[in-house]
Amino acid sequence: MKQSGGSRIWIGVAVLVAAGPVAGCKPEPTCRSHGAPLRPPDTVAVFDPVNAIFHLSGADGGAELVFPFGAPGDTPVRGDWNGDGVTTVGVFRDGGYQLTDTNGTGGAVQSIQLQGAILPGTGDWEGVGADLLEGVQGNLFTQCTDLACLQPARQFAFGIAGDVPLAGDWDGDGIDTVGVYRPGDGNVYLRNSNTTGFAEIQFFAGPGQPVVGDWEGNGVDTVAMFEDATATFSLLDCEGAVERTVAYGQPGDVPLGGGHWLR
Ligand SMILES: [Ca+2]
Ligand SMILES: [Ca+2]
Ligand SMILES: [Ca+2]
Repeated sequence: MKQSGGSRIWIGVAVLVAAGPVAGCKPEPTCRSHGAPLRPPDTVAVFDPVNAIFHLSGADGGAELVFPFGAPGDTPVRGDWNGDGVTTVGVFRDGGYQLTDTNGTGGAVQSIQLQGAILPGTGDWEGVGADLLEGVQGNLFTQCTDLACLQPARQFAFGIAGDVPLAGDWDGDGIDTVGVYRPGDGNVYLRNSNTTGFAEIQFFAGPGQPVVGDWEGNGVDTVAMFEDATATFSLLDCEGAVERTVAYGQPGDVPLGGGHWLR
């Protein structure tokens, strides 16, 4: 594998008030699910963590793409690292990302280390049409502002330790922002800026593994819940109602967010 790219060490030193979501009146929805399609919908994908094999549905005109990448036990990620409109994969392990711009074997691999990152996250924080990386430590989010994470990163607190980090463009303004899924209560908490503050969108999503995608291609990201026992994605609208279900993958697979997959 060809290795390229730099590395950057950051240490979370910011002390921030963790004004995470709190219970209270249900906020008015500031999301929209049903706009006219702007682009092809995202399709779902999974990673087989035993064999380190990605399965991407609906690529190349409907066929799936299946290829090995990473190592057993890695956490899969996905994003459009080079901004060409094609979503490709990566893996995260021990604070380090391995990214590729090719959904297959033999492509160049970029390695980026985010010291202190316990959980991964990816999104277009800068609204530039390409996805960047973050590292999550407890409820502290550290978002890189360039792909190699050489420039100063943005730090803020959201949610509580134990939450599952999410990222997406909940309001369709072209900027991906923070969210969390809370396994303890099955709720999703979303915010439309990458800053500490209250959740602007909140709903009950139930049990499962959450992922994010634009399931209608209307420019607004929403959540999907993956049920392991049946390997089924429930694609939710912006208020948490199930729009449709998609069976893909096998029990034990790790779900990925949606994407436009091409080789
Ligand atoms: Ca790409
Ligand atoms: Ca947004
Ligand atoms: Ca959508």
